[in-house]
Amino acid sequence: MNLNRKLSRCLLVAAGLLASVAAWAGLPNVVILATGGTIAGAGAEATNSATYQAAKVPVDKLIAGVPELAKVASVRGEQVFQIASESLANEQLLALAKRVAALSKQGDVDGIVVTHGTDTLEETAYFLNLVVHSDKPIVVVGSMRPGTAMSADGMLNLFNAVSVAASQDARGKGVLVAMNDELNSGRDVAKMINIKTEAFKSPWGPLGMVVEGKNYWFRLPAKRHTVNSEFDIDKIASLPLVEIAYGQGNANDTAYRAFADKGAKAIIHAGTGNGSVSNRVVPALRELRGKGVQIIRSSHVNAGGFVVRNAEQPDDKYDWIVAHDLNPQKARILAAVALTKTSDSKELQRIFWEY
Ligand code: DAS
Repeated sequence: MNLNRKLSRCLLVAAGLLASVAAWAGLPNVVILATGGTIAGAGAEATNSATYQAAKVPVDKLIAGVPELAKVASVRGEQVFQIASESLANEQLLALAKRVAALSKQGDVDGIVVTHGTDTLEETAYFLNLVVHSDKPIVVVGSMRPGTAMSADGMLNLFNAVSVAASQDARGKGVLVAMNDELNSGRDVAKMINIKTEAFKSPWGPLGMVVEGKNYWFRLPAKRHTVNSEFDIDKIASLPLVEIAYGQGNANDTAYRAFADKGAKAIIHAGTGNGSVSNRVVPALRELRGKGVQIIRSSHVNAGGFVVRNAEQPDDKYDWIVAHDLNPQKARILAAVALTKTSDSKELQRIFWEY
C-alpha cells in the first residue's frame, strides 16, 4: 500500500478515535451533509488554487482531514451528492432540504452542516432558510480553494461551520453561511467574486464572525425564515419552472418568449439599475403577463439591487412584481417556493416583501 493510502487510512482511524472521544465527552451531535464542490475538490499541484476538479473528496475524508472537529462536536457525515453546484437542479435541492428537515427533527442531532459548491451556495442556503422548520443551527459552507492548494480555506471554513452548528447561540438565526470567518444570513449572502477567499458578502453586512470556535453576533435577520416561514419542505413535492432573463442595453424579447413557450410559470427579469426594462421588451412582458406568466423585476447590479414598485415601471398597471433586494438567482428561488402556494400576484408581492 503506498504512503498516501497509508496516511489516509491513519487519518480515518484517528478521526474515528477522536469521534468516539467526542461522543463520550458528550459534545453536541453535528451531521455533515456533503454535496460536492471545491471544498471537496482536488488539484494536481499545491499551486493549483484555481485549476482543479471539484466534487472529488468523500465526506469521511473531509472529516478526517480536520481532526480538530472532534474538539467541538461529535460529527458524522452523509454523502448526499458529489457534484459541482452549478449542476445542482431543483430535484437535488428538494432532496437535500428533505434530508436536512428530517435530521433536524431527530433528538440526537443538535446541528447540521451542508458542504456545498460555492457557485449556487447562496441559492441552496436561501431555499433551506425558506422551507426547513427548525431553529437548530443549519450552516452551509464551501471553499474557494481545493484542499490540495497552499493556503486552502476549506479546513478552517469546515471547522468554523461545525463549531457554529454545535453552538446554542446560533439557534433561531435562520440558515447561516460560514465562509472566511464571517457568519452571513443564508437569505442575504451572495458570491460577489469568484477568485478570492473573501468571496461571500451580504449587501447589509454579516450577522457575525466566528473566531477560534467562538461566535460574535452583531445583528439578527429581519425577514421571515425557518420556523416562522409559511413554506414547509414536507409539503413541497416539486418546484415550478422559473427562469431568469438578463437585461442589457441591446436587449430583445427572445429569451422571455422562449421561456414562456417552455412552460415557465414566472420569469425573473434580471434588470439593469432599479430592475429597469428596455422599451423593446415591455410589450412582450405585458403580453406574457396577460397569458398568466408572473413577471418579477430584480436587479443585476453587483453589490445588491433595491427594486421598488412603480419607480420607473408602472408595476401596478402592468401587474408585475418586484424582487426588492433579492438578486435574480435568489428571486428565482423565492418565486418557485411561493408559486407552490399561490399564483395571486398581490400575494406573491407580499411574500417578496416578507421573505
Ligand atoms: N464549480 C464550483 C461549485 O461546485 C466549485 C466551487 O467553487 O465550489 O460550485
